[in-house]
Amino acid sequence: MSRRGLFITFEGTEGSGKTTQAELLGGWLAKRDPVVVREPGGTELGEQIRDVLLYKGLEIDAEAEMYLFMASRRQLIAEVIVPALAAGQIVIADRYHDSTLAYQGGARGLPTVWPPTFPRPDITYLLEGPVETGLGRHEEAGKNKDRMERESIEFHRKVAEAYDRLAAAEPERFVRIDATGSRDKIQFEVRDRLQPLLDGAR
Ligand code: Z5A
Repeated sequence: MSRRGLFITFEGTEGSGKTTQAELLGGWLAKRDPVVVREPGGTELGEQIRDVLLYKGLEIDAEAEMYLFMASRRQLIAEVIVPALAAGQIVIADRYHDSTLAYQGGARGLPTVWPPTFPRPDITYLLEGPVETGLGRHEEAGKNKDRMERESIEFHRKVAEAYDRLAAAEPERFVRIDATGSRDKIQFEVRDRLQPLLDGAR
């Protein structure tokens, strides 16, 4: 698969600030016309899968859940990510395959793989902090809990532990950031760590 663009992903537990940071980064890079996507979703099929996974109140088998997240991702890869990278664009993804490795692999205990047709990110920001802080932010903001957010605190801790292992295994791709800092401080660090890749992509 030939690629010329830059692929940036944000990962972390609930309410760690991924969406906030992905959007701030998209704004900072606006002159380069970045593509900002979120998972699950980002395509017509993906948004329907998102609805099924999070909001329909369905009982979903753990493995079926994993394939649904991955089906949404594959559609996003085919429709948006690969064409954008091939055109030399910057793609910023709010969650990507590491979410499946952490949630379905780490917390649900399923065997997981990285499909060879899923592009690897050039850089992955892992926003880390106490899971209680992120869940508390959602409560403060009055967000209705989706199917995944209703999981126990132990579940969310297992997700955090899985992210920790993923980042330790690939230190050249992951950038670990303290998610308890201010929005501006985190964004400063995000940009600072991205600059060498941007210089290289000129
Ligand atoms: N999931 C999965 O299981 N497997 C997969 O493969 C994939 C996903 C792709 C998606 O739900 C759920 O699906 C998710 C993982 C699972 N569930 N869980 N649990 P989603 O897309 O609705 O939710 P999310 O991806 O977890 O994002 P989020 O919970 O909305 O949080 P966030 O994007 O990390 O944070 P935020 O929206 O930027 O900020 C949350 C609040 O905190 C908000 O009020 C902000 O204004 C505030 N905030 C942000 N930054 C700060 C700082 N620095 N200080 C103070 N307050 C802040």
